[in-house]
Amino acid sequence: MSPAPDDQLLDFLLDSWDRNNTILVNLLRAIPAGALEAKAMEDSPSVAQMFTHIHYVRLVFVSEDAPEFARPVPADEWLVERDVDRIAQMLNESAHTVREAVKNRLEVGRQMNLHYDHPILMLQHMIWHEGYHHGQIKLAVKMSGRCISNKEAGALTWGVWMRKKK
Ligand code: NI
Repeated sequence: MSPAPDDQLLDFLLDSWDRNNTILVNLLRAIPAGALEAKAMEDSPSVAQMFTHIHYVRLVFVSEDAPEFARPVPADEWLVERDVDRIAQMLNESAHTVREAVKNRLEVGRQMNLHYDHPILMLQHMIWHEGYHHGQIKLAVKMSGRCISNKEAGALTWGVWMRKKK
C-alpha cells in the first residue's frame, strides 16, 4: 500500500487515536484480579485511579478547548471505581468525545479555544499522556506481585499499533 494522500491523513490520524484507546481498554481488561487497587508507591494513585484520571483529563481538555463537545466532567479526578466494565465504558465514551472534537475542528478549520497550536496536538498530547500512565499502571501491577506477561501484553498493546489490517 502506498502512503496515504492528504485526504486520507485525517482517517489515519483518527485511527491512531482509536488504536490508542483500544490498547488502553485492552490493558484494563488484562489487569489481574485484585490488582485494580495496586499502587507503585504508598502515596501513588491506584491502577483504577490512573484509568479514571485519563478519562477525566480527556473530558477536561475537551471542555476547555472545544466546549461544544463537552460532556459532564467527573467531580473526582482520581475516582476509585472497581467495576472494570464501567471504567471501560467511561474510556470508550471519552475517547469518542475527544475524537469528535478534534475531527470537527480539523474539518471546519478552527483552532482549539485554549491550548495547542493545532487541533492535532490535542490527540498527540492525549496519546503521550496515556502512554505515560500505561507504563505506570504496568509498574504498579508488577510491584503488587502480580504479572501481565510480555507475551500477553505485547499482543494487546504494541501489536495493536503495528499489525497491518490490509
Ligand atoms: Ni496524568
